[in-house]
Amino acid sequence: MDIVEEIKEIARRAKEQVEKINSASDLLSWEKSVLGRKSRLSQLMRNIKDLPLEQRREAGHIANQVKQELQEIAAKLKSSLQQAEKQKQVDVTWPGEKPQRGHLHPVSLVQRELEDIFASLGFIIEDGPELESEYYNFDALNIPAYHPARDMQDTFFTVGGDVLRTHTSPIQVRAMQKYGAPLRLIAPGRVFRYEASDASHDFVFHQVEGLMIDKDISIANLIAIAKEFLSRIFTQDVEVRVRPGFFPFVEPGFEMDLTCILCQGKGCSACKRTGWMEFMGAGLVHPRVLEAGGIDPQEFSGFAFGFGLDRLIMLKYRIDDIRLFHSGDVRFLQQF
Ligand code: FA5
Repeated sequence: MDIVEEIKEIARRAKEQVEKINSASDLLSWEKSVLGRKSRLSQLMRNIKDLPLEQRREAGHIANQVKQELQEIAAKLKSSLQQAEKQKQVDVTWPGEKPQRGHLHPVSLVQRELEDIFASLGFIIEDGPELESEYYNFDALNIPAYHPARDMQDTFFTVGGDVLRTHTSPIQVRAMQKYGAPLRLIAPGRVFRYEASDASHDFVFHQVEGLMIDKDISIANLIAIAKEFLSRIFTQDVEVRVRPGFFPFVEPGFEMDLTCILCQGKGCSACKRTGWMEFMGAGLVHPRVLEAGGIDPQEFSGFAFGFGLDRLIMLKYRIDDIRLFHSGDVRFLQQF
């Protein structure tokens, strides 16, 4: 085939190929194969100078024409592909992408639910410092230094001698000093204990403290309030019972159980066939604690309770490992 014919053939095939191109990357490869330095067209153009004069003129002319024409085709296609890409970006009919929305952590969710329940019963929501003095965490709660009751909870101490609060009970005395009596509050918050974690223990967890001080407050008030908020949280009738328990800041002190909400009190493996589940510590506020809060124990009495919020949530949602709360696993968190 003579050189002019071959150039024409190259042009014909190149035009045929370019028809099928619909992406910028395909266009780039096409340009490279047809017009690139190693392309057959470029090779032929380099050979033109060795042809006899007449042939050289004709071949040179055709080659330049073809090259220019193919370059123009490439430029046009490039701009129309860019245009199409732009249109795609602003096409209002293009299906939208659903943004991932955040939501509340189960601890925040149930804490808010509890706050609403207690607010409806006339309780205020109180807060306290997580870095607490030994005085409020222990002494004011009738746990003097060197008293063995300090060993009931394993404590993180700071170099300065403060502690990461081991329970929410210090808020009792702080609130009594702040508001005096009568007083009704709950105080939810994070607490810290220097202990190994397992499926039901963490070293950072949440408690909710409850305190009600007035004239003639008795265990009957404690039981009524506990039954009320638990029935509302579990959206079913819940019974509670009290057993003797020791906490230095209450007298008498109790452990409070609730009917097993998994078997409705019939007895199952979760409640060790007893129909009851251990739930919280409670009791009547010790006169020394009232005094530390500046309240006269001759005039006022009160009850206090403290429970593990994480454990309540585990029961409510049937969660079997407390460590999931801090795992940061979105598959777990997305379920709430
Ligand atoms: C107390 O902390 C008392 N301050 C409660 C109290 C308040 C009693 C007012 C009387 C009057 P206790 O150490 O038992 O008590 O802890 C209370 C609850 O916290 C437990 O019933 C349990 O539900 C939860 N809890 C205790 N340790 C852990 C832990 N490591 N991980 C998760 N929850 C825990």
